[in-house]
Amino acid sequence: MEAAISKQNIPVYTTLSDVFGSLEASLPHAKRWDSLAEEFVKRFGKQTEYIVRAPGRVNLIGEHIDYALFGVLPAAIERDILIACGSRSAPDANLHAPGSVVAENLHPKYTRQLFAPVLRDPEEIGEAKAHGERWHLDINTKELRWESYVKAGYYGVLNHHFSDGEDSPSSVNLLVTGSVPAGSGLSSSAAMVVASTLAFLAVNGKLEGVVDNHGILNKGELVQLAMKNEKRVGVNSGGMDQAASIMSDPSSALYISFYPSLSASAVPLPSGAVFVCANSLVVANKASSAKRGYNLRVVETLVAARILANSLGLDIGLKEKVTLREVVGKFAGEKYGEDMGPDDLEKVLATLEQKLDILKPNNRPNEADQFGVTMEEMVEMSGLSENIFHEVYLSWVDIEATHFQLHNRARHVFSEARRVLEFRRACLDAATRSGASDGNSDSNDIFKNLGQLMNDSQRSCAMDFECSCPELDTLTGLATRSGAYGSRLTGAGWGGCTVSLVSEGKVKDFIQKMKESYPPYKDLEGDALDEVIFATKPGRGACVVKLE
Ligand code: NG1
Ligand code: MG
Repeated sequence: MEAAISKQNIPVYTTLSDVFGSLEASLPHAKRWDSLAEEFVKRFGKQTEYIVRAPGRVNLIGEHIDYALFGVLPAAIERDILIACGSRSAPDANLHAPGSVVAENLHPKYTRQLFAPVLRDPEEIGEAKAHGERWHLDINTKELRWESYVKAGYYGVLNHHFSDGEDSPSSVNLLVTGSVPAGSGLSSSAAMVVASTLAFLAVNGKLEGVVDNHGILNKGELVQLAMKNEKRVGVNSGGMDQAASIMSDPSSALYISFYPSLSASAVPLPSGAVFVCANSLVVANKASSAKRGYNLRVVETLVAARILANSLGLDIGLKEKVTLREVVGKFAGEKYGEDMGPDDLEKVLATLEQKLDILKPNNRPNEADQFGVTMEEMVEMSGLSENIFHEVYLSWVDIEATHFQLHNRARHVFSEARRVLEFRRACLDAATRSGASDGNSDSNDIFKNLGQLMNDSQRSCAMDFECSCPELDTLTGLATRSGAYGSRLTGAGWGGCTVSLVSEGKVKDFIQKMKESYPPYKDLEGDALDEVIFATKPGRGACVVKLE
């Protein structure tokens, strides 16, 4: 039997033609890799030792529920980040510190960066020591800077592999190129962090297992490392993007669940189903407003989980940041055990959705949907003292809100988690049926069913989770009017891309209609149009090429 996806090794190739075979790539890909390698020689005066690749992803359904530990359903896309890298044997005068890095980007907008990590003295690191973090790199989390993602990937490698301070990390040259549009909800950030993590592991000869220390690093271990790394940029994200970028396979989408531990399984998509990404062209800037929105949602869903747990009589540690999925697990644990299957989970979710009224303020039940609860009310409802509440839920984020939408956020999480399970089941059923006999005869019904779930997801994101924006609402509306079965925002929202389900034969017509109806697309043609609206099919996950 094939190993579980998370236990599979990261693919390491030794020639570019092997990679192209595996990517089923056509010439344009080969050109990109070749010109990256050539440019590396021009800039650094020696051949690149490795090229690593990590793709972006599109999330088909399951938004803002990964950090509540519910399962999600993304797929990697073809667009990716490539990093060429090698060790720098003769550090220049300014960069003699061990592990110093020269990072360049083919895109002229992203300027050359030089940085070096600092090894802290064990006695002086205090707080950091508690987390075992001897190495430090300054990461600017206040503004969005391209090198922050490179540093984030490096951080974990340093602290996992060089934490005793005895070995020195190599000095590194690296050159980055990317085709995932930034801030578009297609997870350029995770692709950067995954690629950077892999690049630093590779150059330092550390592709061996992070945890069990034998064999090549496996995909699950790399997901854990990349997740931890990406948090260093200041967004308290879940693990969907890193898992999709690392574990995807072209045959199918990926159902990724995070509870009781990270696992992934393939979900074949019905034949003839095409997912089209359309960029709203509103950039979701994670360094400012969107980041505050994101972290605020993390806090709201965590506090909702505690209040719900209290009302169900569950025993939660005073400082435990229990998630909604854990509450469901604890609630249903006795009956179903930790590994509750998807069908049982759907039932329990439906039961618990009936109990969410507890999250509305006692004295203003009718206003709750509009205004949410105040800080004072929220602290009181949590049953914690103000100090402990602050320490557990607020000390690690920058929150400016005065009102908190606990009820609506939790309602979104529960209904979205159920939609993911329904979507998954519909795809698996369709695969079984088409394997059994009559092929596409019922594909229209399946598409309608999946499309409806996507539309419901969009409505819930817009109304209950408030992570849409006027342009995304417009674009999803135009998509359903242009022939899509369903359309929703993908990624964190507040801008970025939508994903729409379109049947294979209608894709061209759909894109043409979208071009005519979404004003920012009107004047775009050719490559410029392909850049903002394009069909995707599931792509391969991250890999490393070790060049001779
Ligand atoms: P985007 O905005 O596409 O990077 C973010 C989170 C995901 C997930 C989605 C919402 C990061 C790195 N990723 O994705 O973990 O929570 O939002 O479903 O922030
Ligand atoms: Mg991101």
